[in-house]
Parts: sequence; structure tokens; C-alpha cells
Amino acid sequence: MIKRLIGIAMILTLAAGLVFAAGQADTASAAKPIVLRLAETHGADYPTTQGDYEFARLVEERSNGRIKIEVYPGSQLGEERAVIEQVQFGAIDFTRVSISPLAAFSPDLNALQMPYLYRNADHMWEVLNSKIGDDFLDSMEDAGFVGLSWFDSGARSFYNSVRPVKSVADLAGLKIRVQESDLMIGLVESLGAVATPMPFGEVYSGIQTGVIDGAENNWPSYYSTSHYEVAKYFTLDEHTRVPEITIASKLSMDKLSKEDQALIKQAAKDSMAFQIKAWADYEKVAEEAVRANGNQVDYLDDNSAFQAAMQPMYDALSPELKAVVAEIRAVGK
Ligand code: GTR
Repeated sequence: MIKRLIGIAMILTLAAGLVFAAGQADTASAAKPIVLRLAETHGADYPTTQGDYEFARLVEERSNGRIKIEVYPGSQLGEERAVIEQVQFGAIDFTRVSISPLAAFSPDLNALQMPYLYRNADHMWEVLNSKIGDDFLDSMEDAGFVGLSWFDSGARSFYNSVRPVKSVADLAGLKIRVQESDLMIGLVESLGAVATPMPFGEVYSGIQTGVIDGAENNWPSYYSTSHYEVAKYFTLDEHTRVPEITIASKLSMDKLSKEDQALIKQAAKDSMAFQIKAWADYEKVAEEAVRANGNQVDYLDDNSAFQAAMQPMYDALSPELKAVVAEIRAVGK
């Protein structure tokens, strides 16, 4: 009897050992997922961040969980310029940024954010979805980036805490925060205002304490950052349409198989429609909330004086970028 019990106990121990070993083998064969990080300046609810989540979801789904992209919203990994630098040397794998600060690293991008370049949003999308847009996505490799996809960012307009702006003269002398972008500095200076480059996260307190008088952005950012609470005058001059872009670090991408690179590129493109829809919805929410707050919203009767003041920016472009601008303007005509 005792012998039989010992026998059974041995068999059980052996069986448990086998199950354990099988469990171990399983864990070893199901390779650990590849975890990559994406930096985003906006908060989790912002439509652009929602687009990032959609991108991450598609990558995880299509790779059957092999590749996970962790989205870090709210500038947790740093402000845009610092994040772009980290993406360049592979410390961060992806980021979604405005092309304004990215143009400091890949200057040709400036051609896509010239003032009053696009006739309207449809024109911009036609350009971005054409070979011109694809060529720009491919053009950043030398700078260490792989361009993946475009997101909507509406049109940017001026706001300030001092006075209503209805003409170029009204902007004279106002201290206006700009992104860390030479093009944006030039744009604000061409209108006679004082350009102050500053990270996005410092703008609210900058206006509140009077370090700057105002800034410029789209409805969603004006609202989500609460800048509208400290800068009551908003002028819909719509001086630029600046596409948002998702980029990958070339160093991070080079570590992946060609198939996984293709999967990521396709997922990024396929997340665009989701963001564009979320953007349109949130633009309305933001506008309604700002108007309900009693902010003064002004329109320009016509923008020809603004355009004329910015013409020297076009004249100063290199012959190559002048040609690209001409190509952009010809799209859809
Ligand atoms: C927003 C854009 C951000 C950031 C910001 C800024 O419209 O989505 O990526 O560039 O503007 O003005 O710094």
C-alpha cells in the first residue's frame, strides 16, 4: 500500500514537472511583445491623441499582439522639440508632432506650411494624399526619421489678451508666442508683431503673467489648453494650415523586419480617417465652448493685407521650394 502511494506520488510529481516544463516552453516560444513608445503633446481626450491610440490599436491587432505601441500623452516624454531630438537618436520610437518644429530638422517641410498656401482644407488633403505628400514622408530619412502619416490640424489663427485684431496694424507690437520654428518667427515678424518662440506647455502661464500677449493656434488647441480663458480676442485670419505628422525613429524602424515596418506604415495611414473624423467633431465642440464663454471672435473682411505682408516669405524661398510651392498650388486646378 505504502509502495503504491509512493508510486502515485512519484507519478504526480513527474506529471506536475512535465506540465511546468510545458508551461515554460510555452512562455519561451511565445516571444515577448515588441514594445515601442509614442510621444504626444496633447492630452488623452484630444482628437489627435485619439488618432494615436487608433494607430496603436491597429498595429497591435494586425500583429496579433506581437507589437505594442504605448502612447504617452500630455507631453509626459517632453515638449515637441526635445521629443523630436530623442526620436532622432532612437530614445523614443514614435511621435506625433506639428510639422512646424519638425521643419527645424527637415527644412523642406516648410514648403507645406507656407501662409495661405492651400485654398481650403480639401486642397491640403489632396496635396498630402498625392505623390507630393508621400515624397515628403519619404524625405526625412536623412534626418533620421521615417514619415508615416498626416493628421488634421485645421487652420491657425491669432489670439491675444490685449485687443481685438481686425487688421495687420492691430497686430503691431503684440508679443506673440510661436512654435520653435524659424518660419513661424518670420511669419509673425512680417506682420509687425514680436515673435516669441516658446514650448506649448508654457503658453498659458506666459499669457497669464503677461510675458506674452497672445499666440496662434486652431480652435481645438485654443480651447483644450484653456488659452481662451486668458486670451479673449480670437481673430479667424487662418494664416496657416499646418499638417500634423506621425514619424518613427529610423533607428527603431531599422531594428524591425521589413514586414513589420510595412505593417506599421499601413496602420499609420489607416488611422488617418479616424483622426480626421474625431478632429471635425472636436472642432465644433471647441468653437461652441469658446463662444459660450463670451470670447470675442473676429473675422477679416478679406485677408489680402495679411497675404501681402507675408509675400516676402515666398520670395525668400529657395528655387527648389518655390517649385514645390508652385506644384502644390497647381493641385486640383
Ligand atoms: C498644436 C499642435 C501641437 C503643437 C501646438 C503648438 O496645434 O497640435 O502639436 O505644435 O499646436 O502650438 O505648439
